[in-house]
Amino acid sequence: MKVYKTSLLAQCDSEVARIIQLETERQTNTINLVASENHAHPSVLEAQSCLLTDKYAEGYPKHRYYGGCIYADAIETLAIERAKKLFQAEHANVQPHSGSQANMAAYSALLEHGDTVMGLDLSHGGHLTHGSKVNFSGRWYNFIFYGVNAKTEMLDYDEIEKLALACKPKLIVAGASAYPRTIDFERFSYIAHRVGAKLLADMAHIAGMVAAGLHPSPVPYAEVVTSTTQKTLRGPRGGFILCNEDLASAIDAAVFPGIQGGPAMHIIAAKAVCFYQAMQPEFIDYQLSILRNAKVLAAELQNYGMRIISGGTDNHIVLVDLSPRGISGKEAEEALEAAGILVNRNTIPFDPKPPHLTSGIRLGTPALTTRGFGVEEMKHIAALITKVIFHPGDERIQKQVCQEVKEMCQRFPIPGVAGEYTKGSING
Ligand code: DSN
Repeated sequence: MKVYKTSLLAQCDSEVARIIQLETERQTNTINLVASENHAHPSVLEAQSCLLTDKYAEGYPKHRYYGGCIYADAIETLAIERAKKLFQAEHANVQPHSGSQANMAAYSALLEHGDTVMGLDLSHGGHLTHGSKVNFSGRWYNFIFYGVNAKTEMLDYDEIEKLALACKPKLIVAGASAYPRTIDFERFSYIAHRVGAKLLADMAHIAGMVAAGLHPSPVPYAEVVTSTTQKTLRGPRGGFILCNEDLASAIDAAVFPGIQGGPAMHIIAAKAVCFYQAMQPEFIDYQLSILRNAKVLAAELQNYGMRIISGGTDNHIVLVDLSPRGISGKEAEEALEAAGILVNRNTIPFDPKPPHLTSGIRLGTPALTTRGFGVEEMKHIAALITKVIFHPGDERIQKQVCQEVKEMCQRFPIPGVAGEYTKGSING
């Protein structure tokens, strides 16, 4: 399908078509361990390239500010009903353009500027929208940060409770973008309610596992749940919000007209497809494979002498502390990219290095698992990663690894991408 689209595009805009082709080759011929990325199913891509992209539908089903919304209503209602069913939620808003927009809307529904909020420190695995000073969240609200325990490198709920009792937040944000362990939403809810706060769970990274019943759901415990659709949930790039009926109109008003205009109806169609796929039994197998692959990757890297933050993983994320190896996350990221392996530099808890350097790298298994990589491939990849990281300046090793990466990638095409891309022009 992508080949067809690209060749059609090539007739009217060869420059854009060429760049898309190169990006397709790049993705095809590299090992993608970026934990927040995935490959959407071709049917999701088809839905998001449909004519609904042309439709303005400000408002909500049956309450629009434009004519001609009959099918916009039908598709958004379907997406809402599927999201509610999938996550057993009373209310769903499927309009947020991204996870950040979902968080912005949720905060604006629940908070006034200046209110005190607790969130996970970015350097301990939090997210920009959980109170970073360079983000609207940190500028508009008074965020107080909790972190992980220095010894276990896991959330310390007793400490979080003490902090909550001391700073009396109006809202506690539970959720992370670089935390490899199960999050105890029930305990967070107990703490929040003890201090009269509401709980917002940002499940963007783990939404696929929650949908499959392989991570405890935040829905019974959090007043508001925000998420993206493109990560472990394997949908289009976008966000959504779940809540109970009592907050439904506040959340809806915060999304539109609060912070967004017209919804991206084509993306909402693709979200509906992704929610449907996540209800199928094979989606549970997919999530189980993500988890198994991450565990094997962590264990193998440990066998090669790498230090894994918190000693392992319960989800799709493996955080590696590179300080014992004497290289920064930036150096490791660059050396691995030269070898065809994509990861991202990431701060580790109590990191002495700044975010542009970092002492760690974050690895994740959703995208490779979608391509069919399994346990044997994870073992091989752990060996390749180690080889590159132990000799970060060795271009000969990087070239050798790159060749092995290409051979592996040829055996596992990206769903919907024709095999001819593996002969691509970028990597030879
Ligand atoms: N920046 C994303 C990630 O990589 O986790 C989250 O928004």
